[in-house]
Amino acid sequence: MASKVDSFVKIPTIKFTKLFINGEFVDSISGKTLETIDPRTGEVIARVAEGNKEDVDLAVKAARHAFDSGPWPRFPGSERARIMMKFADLIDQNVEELAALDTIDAGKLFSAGKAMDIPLVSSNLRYYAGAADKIHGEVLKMSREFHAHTLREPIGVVGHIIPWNFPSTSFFMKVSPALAAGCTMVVKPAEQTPLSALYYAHLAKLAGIPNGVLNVVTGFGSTAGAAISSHMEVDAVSFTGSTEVGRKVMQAAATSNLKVVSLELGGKSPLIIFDDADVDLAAQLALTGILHNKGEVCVASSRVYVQEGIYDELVKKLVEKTKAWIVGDPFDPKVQQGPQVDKKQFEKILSYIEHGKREGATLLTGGKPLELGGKGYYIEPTIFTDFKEEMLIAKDEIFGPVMALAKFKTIDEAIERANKSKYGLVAGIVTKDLNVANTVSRSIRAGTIWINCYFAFDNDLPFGGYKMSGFGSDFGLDALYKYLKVKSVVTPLYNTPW
Ligand code: TXE
Repeated sequence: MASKVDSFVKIPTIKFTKLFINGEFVDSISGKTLETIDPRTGEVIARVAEGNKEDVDLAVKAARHAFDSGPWPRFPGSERARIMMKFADLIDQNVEELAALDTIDAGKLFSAGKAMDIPLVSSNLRYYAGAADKIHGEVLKMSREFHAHTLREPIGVVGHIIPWNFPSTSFFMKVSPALAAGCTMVVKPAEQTPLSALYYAHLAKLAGIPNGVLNVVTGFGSTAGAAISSHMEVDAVSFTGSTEVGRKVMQAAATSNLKVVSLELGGKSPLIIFDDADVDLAAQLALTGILHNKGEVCVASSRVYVQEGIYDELVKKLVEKTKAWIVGDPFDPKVQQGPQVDKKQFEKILSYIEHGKREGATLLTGGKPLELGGKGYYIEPTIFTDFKEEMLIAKDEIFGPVMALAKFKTIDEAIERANKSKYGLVAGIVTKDLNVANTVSRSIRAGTIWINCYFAFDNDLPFGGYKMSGFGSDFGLDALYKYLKVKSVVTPLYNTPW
C-alpha cells in the first residue's frame, strides 16, 4: 500500500553548508559546492561545500596540531567525558531538527530518527564518555629481572569515512570512541547526506570540543575520501561503505604511510527459520530484517532460508504482511518505508530485480518502482523465491527492499547454504531448540548472530564482519581499543649494568 507524498513536518532551514575546519565553518578552497538532493522529490535541498585534497590537507593539519600540541589528548579522561556529555545533551535538545535533516537527505523515516537514531547517538556519546577515564594499561610480571607496564595511548589523527544509510549513527559510532580515546579527527560524510554531520560539528563546538579536534570535510569519495586514506599524516582510517571502496582504502593506506585500517563493508546476511519457529515472529523478523530503512542496511536479512515444514505457512504470512506494508513520505508517521537514497541506488536496485527475473528466481510480490505523485525514488517491497546462491540476487548486496527466499530440509543444508557467501556480517536464527541455535551460531561465519531477534544492536555490543564484510569493530569497548595504541615500558628491577 502506498501513501501520497506530502510533507507532515516543517522542513528545517539548512543552517550549515560549509566545511568545518579548526573550529570554523569555511568555504572550500576551490569555492566549489555540491548538491544534496531530497530523495522524496529528486529536488535540490541545498548546496554544500565540495572539499577536495587541499581542504583535506588543511583539516588534517588542524587535527595534527590539535593532537601534537592541543589539550584534547592531554586532558584527564574525566574532562573529555564532561565535554562529551555536554555534546550529548545538546544533541538531545535538537532531536527533531537532526532527525528531519536525515529524513530529507536520506529518505529515512522521521519517526525512527526521532525515536531511535538520534537518541542512540547521544547514548553512544555517553557510553564512550563513561569509558574515557577508565583507559589504562597493565603491570606485567616479566620472565626476567625487569619491571614493565603498558600504556594505552590515543592512536593519533583519525580519518572517518562514512556512508549515507545511517548518517547520524555512522558518524558517532566512529567519532565517539575516537573522542574518548583522545584522538583528533577528520570526518568525511557521504556526499548524499552531509547535512547532519555539519550540524554535529556546530554542536561539538558549542559543547567545548577544542578547535581542530573534530573537523568535517564534505565532498566526494574519489577526491576528499581518497585524500584521507592516502594522507601521510593520518594515523588510522575507519571506513564504512562498499567492499569495492574498502579495497581502495586499504590499498591507499598500504601505499602511503601504512596507516591502521578498519573496514565495515557490505553484507548478504542469512536468516534461517526452522520448523519449530513461531510463524508470526519469524515472518515479522524476516520482513523488518529486509525492509527496515528500505533495505539500505548492511545487516539486512536479504537471504531467508525456511525449513520445508513451515515454508508454505510462512510464505503466506510474509506476502500478507508485505502487501500491508506502507511506502510513502518518510515524514508521515503511518509510513513504514521511505524512498531509496538517490537515483543511482534506486536504479541499481531495479536492475537487480530484473536480474532476479532473468536468472529464474520466482517473483512472489513487488518488483516495481512506485509512482507517488510521479516523483521520488520509491520501490515496492519485493520478494523472490527459489533462489540459488549462484544467482546475482543472492551473491551481491542489493541494499534495497528485496528479499530472496529459499526452502531447506536439514540443518546441515541450511548451514552450508548460509555460509555460501563472500560476506559474513551477521546471521539470524529462528528456533525454539537451544541445540539447533547453538550449533548454527557456531557454524556460521559472521560477526554477529541474532537468535529469535534481529537488529539487536547496543552501544556495548561489538559489531564487525568476517570474510569480505571487513575487519575491526564498531561499538563496544573493542571500538575504543581500535583508537588506542599499546606502548610497553620496561625498567630493570636492580641496577643491572646494560
Ligand atoms: O558506497 P561507497 P556507495 C554498499 C551498498 C551500496 C554500495 C554502493 O551495497 O549499494 O555500497 O554505495 C566514500 N576513497 N554500501 O557508492 O562508494 C564515499 O564518498 C575513499 C554498504 O555510496 O563505498 C562515502 O563517504 N572514500 C555500506 C563512503 O565512501 C571513498 C554503506 C561510502 O561510499 C572513495 C554504504 C574512495 N575512492 C554503501 N569512494 C555499509 N557497509 O553499511 C567513495 N568513498
